[in-house]
Amino acid sequence: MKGSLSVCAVIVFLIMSGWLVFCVTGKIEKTSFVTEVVDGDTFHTSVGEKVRLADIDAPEIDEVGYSEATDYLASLVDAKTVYMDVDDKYTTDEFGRLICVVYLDYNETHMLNVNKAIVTGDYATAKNYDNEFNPFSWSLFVLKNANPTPPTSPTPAPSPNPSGALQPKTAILGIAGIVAIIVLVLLLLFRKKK
Ligand SMILES: [Ca+2]
Ligand SMILES: [Ca+2]
Repeated sequence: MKGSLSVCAVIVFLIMSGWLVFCVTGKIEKTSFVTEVVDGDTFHTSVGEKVRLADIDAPEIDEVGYSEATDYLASLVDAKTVYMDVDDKYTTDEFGRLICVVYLDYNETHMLNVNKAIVTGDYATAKNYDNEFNPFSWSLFVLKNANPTPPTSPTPAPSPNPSGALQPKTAILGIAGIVAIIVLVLLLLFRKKK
């Protein structure tokens, strides 16, 4: 029985590890509609939020490149729905702006990391400020979920080898339910053997 309990403990540990990985990939915490782009790293949403793109620094109004950066961010997100990963560490900055990595729906399988796009386009520089994010680990495109179904019609290939995965929280809850059922069944089986 002791051996069975050890096996059970190992199984529970492995399942919980998997659960933690799924938690990490559940990045989207907020969905908003962009109403005004302020500059290359800041915008406002329809519900009055001020959003500051995390870990990037775009030119201020009196600096070279301000208009270009502002126009580029506007071309990406203005009057569009955006999906945001809010900083788990501080949530907002000293001006009350939400610190976020912002994603756009790109195609059936991928989302575009807007923060990374601004840096890749050379409209802002990446700066690793104190928050949950690391701009040097970002990829331009991320999977919408870990196991996307292949598109039936040709869609633009976003990048040769996109890394990172976004997992909707509903899927995570579903997985948690399955995990709970498996653990329960295992416990019942071991108890019957005893
Ligand atoms: Ca977050
Ligand atoms: Ca950071």
